[in-house]
Amino acid sequence: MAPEQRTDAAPVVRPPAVGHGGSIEMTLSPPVAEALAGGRPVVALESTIISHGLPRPQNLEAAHHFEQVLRDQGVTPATIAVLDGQLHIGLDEDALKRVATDDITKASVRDLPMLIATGGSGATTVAATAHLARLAGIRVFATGGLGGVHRLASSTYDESADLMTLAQTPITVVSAGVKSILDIGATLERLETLGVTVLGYRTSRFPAFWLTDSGHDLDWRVESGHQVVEVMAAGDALTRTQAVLVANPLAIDQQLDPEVHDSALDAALAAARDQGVRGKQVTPFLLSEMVQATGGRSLDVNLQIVRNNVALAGEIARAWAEREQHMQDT
Ligand code: PSU
Ligand code: MN
Repeated sequence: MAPEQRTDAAPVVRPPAVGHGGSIEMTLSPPVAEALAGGRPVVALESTIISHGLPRPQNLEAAHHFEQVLRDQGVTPATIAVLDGQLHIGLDEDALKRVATDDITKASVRDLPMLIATGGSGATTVAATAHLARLAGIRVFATGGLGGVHRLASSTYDESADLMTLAQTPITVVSAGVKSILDIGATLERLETLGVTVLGYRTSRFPAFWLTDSGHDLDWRVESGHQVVEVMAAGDALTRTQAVLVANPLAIDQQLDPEVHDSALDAALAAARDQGVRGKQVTPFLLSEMVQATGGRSLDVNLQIVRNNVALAGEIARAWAEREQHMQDT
C-alpha cells in the first residue's frame, strides 16, 4: 500500500476495494505517510477523547502533549478523525484545533459511511479509530480507556461498539482497562467471547482506568513491548482477525484516591439515571460528571493514564517496526 506522493496536498492512499463500493481515499498527513512508507513506527490516537472525553481548553493541550510524547520516542503520531467527509490519518494543527474546539459529532464505526457520503465531520471513537488505523496499515493504537459493557446493560443493552470492532480488527490497543463507570466483569466476559487477546502489562489484574486494580484477574501477563510484539506476530501467523488488548495500569501512587473515586462515581451514575441519559451521550456525560464530582482530580489522573498508554504504545510500535525490519533483512 504505497502512498501516492503529491506535492500540492497531503498524500493519499487507496486501500484495496471492499465489496462493490469502490475504493476509499484516506488522507495521510505527510509525516504519517513517510513513516509508514519507510517502515518506521506509527501509533494511532483517537479523537473522541479530545472532543468529548476531556474538557476545553485542556483537551487541545492534551492532544498536543500526547503527540509530543510519541515524537520524543521517535514515533510518529497518527491522530485520526473525519473532516468534511475526508478520512484523516494524522492531523495538522488546524485539524487538531477543529476537533478540540468545534462541536463535532462523536463518530463510532457505524457512522463512518454516513460522514463520508454526506461530507460530514466526526471525532472517532476507539471503534472507528481502530477500523481506520487498520485500513491505513497502522498496528498499534493508544487510548485512555476502552468502551465496554455498561452497568445496566442487562436492561439497556448498552455495550460499546468498541468491543465488537476489536473482535474484527487485528490491531494492538493499549488501554488502562475499562472505566469503573462500566460493568468491568461483564466487559471481560465479552472480550473473552469475542476472542480478544487480553494481556496485563506488568500486572496480573485488570486495571480500572482511574484505579490501578479492578479486582479482576487476568490470564496473561507480559513484561515488555517486545513480548507484546511476539504475541502480535503469533496472532498474524494464526491469521487471527481479533485485536490484542494491552491493559496498562496506573502505578498505585498515580491512581485516584479510591474513596474520592467511589463517591464521585456514585454521584455520576445517579445523575445519569436521574437525567435519563442514553445512547452515545452516556460515556461523555459520566466522564464530565466525574471531573465535576472530583473537583478536577479525575481529569489529572485521566491525563496521566493516556500519557502512560501513549508511551507504552510507542515502545510497542518501535519493537514492531524493528521486528518487521529484521524480517525483511533476513
Ligand atoms: N476513554 C477515555 N475517554 C473517552 C473515551 C474512552 O478515557 O472519551 C471514549 C472513546 O472514544 C471510546 C468511547 O471509544 O468513549 C466509548 O463510548 P461508547 O461507550 O459510547 O461506545
Ligand atoms: Mn453505548
